[in-house]
Amino acid sequence: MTTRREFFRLAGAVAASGAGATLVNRAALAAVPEIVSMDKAETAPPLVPPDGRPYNPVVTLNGWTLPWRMKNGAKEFHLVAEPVVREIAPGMKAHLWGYNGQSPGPTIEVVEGDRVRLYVTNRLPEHTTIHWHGQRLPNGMDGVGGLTQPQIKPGETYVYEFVASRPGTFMYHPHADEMVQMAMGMMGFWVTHPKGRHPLIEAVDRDFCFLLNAYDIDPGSYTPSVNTMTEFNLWTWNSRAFPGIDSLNVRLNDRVRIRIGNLTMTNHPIHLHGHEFSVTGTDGGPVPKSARWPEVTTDIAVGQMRQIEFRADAPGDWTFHCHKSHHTMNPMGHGVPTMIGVDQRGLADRIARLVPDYMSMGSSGMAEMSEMQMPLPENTLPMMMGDGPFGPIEMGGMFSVVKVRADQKPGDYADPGWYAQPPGTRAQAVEAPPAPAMQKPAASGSGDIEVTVRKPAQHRH
Ligand SMILES: [Cu+2]
Repeated sequence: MTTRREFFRLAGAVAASGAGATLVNRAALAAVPEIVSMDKAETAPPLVPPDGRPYNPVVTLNGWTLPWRMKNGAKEFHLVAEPVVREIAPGMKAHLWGYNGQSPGPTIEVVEGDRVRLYVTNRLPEHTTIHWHGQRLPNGMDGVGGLTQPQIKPGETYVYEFVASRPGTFMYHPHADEMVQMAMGMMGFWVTHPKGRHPLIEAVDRDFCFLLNAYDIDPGSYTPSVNTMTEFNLWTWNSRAFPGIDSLNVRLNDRVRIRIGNLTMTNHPIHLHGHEFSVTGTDGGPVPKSARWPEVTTDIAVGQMRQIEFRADAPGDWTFHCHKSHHTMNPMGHGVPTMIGVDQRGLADRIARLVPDYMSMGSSGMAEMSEMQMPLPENTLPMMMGDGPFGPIEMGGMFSVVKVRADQKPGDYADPGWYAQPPGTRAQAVEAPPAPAMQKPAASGSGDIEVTVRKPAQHRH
C-alpha cells in the first residue's frame, strides 16, 4: 500500500513555540492519532489487523482501509475531511471533497464489541459532521449537525466514541450541508466483523466492498454540479467509472461476499452473470436463513446496504454491473438524438462544409461510437469504452468483471488477465443463407405521412 504519512498540523506549532507551550501542545499532539492518507485510486490489498481482535479483512474496490492505533483498549482512527483529486478513470480527474486524500474515504474495519474512537478534522472551506450510518450509538455520537452536535467548523477537530455493538455493513457520510457534501464525494464504508462465530454470518474466502455514487461533471470541467437531482452523467463505484473500476479477482470455488452501499439519488439493480447469489445481510444486519432466496439481480435503494454471497464455481470473466443501461455509460454522447433508421448521407457532407469535424453517428445503433476515435473535450470519458479480448466492450459507468480462476492463489487479488475459454465453448459465426433484406416501414418518406392538426379548443371531454 502506498501511503503518504504526514504529521498533524500541530507539529509545526509545537516546533515554533516556547518550552512551556511545547509541553501542552505535545500532550495535544499525542492525544490525536497521526494522519494517514492515500494518493492513489488502486485497490489496496486487505489490511491484516496488526493488533486487536483477529478478523478476515475486506478488500475495498479501488480503495483502502484506514490504519488505527490501539490506545487504552480503544481503536483510534483519524479522518480528515478535505478537498481531494480523484481519478474517475484513466483520462479523467475530478476535484472532489473526501477524506484522507481520496473519495470515498478509507474503509473503517472494526470487530463487534470494539470501543472505537474517531477523530475528525475539518480541512474543508465550510463546516461538516460525520454520521455513522446504521450504527447503534449514543444519540450525541450520531453526527447530525445542529440536532445532536454543533457543526465542526473549518480547522476544528471533533472526537466521536462508541462501542461497535452490531456486526455488519455500514457507511459514513456528512449530516451537514448534506446535498452539497455528498454530491462532492464525501462518504466511506464501515465494516464491523463478528466476534468469533456468528450463526448467520458465514466465513468467506473473499470479502469485497464498495459504494454506489454518482456525479454530474460537465465534459471539460473538473468540479461536480452540486444541485443536480436526477441528471447525473457519471455513475460510479467508489468514485470510479468503467474501465477505471478494478475487476474482482477470485479463486475457483471461493465463497465470495460483496458488500454494496448506495449513496446516489436513485436505485441500482446490481446484476451478476454466471452465478446465483443470496442477500445475506442488509443495513439492519444479517438476513435469517429462512428469508434468503437465490437471485442474479438485487435492487439496492437509496441509503441501503446489501451483502450478497455466492460460491464462485464457474471459471470465466463474468460481467457484474448495474442493470439500468444508462448507468453503464459515461458522459460523452448523452444528448445525442436517436438517429437509428435515419439516412444521414448527404446531410453529413453538407454539415461538414460548415463544421469541419462533424461526424454523423448512430444510424444503425450506437455501437459504432465505441469504435470511433472521437476527439473528446479535455477531461471527460467517452460514452462507451473498455477493450476486451474480442473487441470493444462498449460499456462505462457502473460496470466491472468478476474473474474466477482455478489457478488464482488464496489471498492473491492480482488481475489474472482475460479468461482462456476452453476450445469449442464460445459462440461463433456459422455458414448460413444471407438474411432477408429489412422491410422498410410503411410511412418512411416524409411526403406520404398524413398529418391531422387539431386546435386545443377542439378537444372535448
Ligand atoms: Cu444503476
